[in-house]
Amino acid sequence: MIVRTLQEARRTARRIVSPDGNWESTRLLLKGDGMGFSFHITTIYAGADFQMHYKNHLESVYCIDGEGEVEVVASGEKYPIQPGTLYNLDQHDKHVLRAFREMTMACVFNPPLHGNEVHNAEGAYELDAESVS
Ligand code: 9YT
Repeated sequence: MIVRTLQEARRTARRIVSPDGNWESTRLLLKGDGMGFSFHITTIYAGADFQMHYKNHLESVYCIDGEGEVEVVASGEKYPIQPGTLYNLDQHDKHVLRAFREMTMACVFNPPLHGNEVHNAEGAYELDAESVS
């Protein structure tokens, strides 16, 4: 059994601070843990407004705290995000995320992230990355 706490994981290499200044993420489960998905607690900083396109991954995002919106780029549809909202990028949807207040999100990625991925120029994560234990 794998048991971890967010408080402990935050003090390790599992905490990634995005160089774009939009978010940080503590990756509680990674590929190396062998679960077949990764599980992250992510903070989206207040005022963040940025585009992502997870071409190589599916992602589910559950809002624990905060307020914002997600916009599907292809259609222009906007969905409000508040505590209790789950959005799912089941179509590898290119999307814009906006945080009106700081948001705390639980994120699941399939396939799992290796550990230290940050967004590339397209707003995607590469499939190959350095593993974090
Ligand atoms: C919601 C979202 O995709 N935020 C960017 C960070 C990502 N969730 C991660 O790497 O944990």
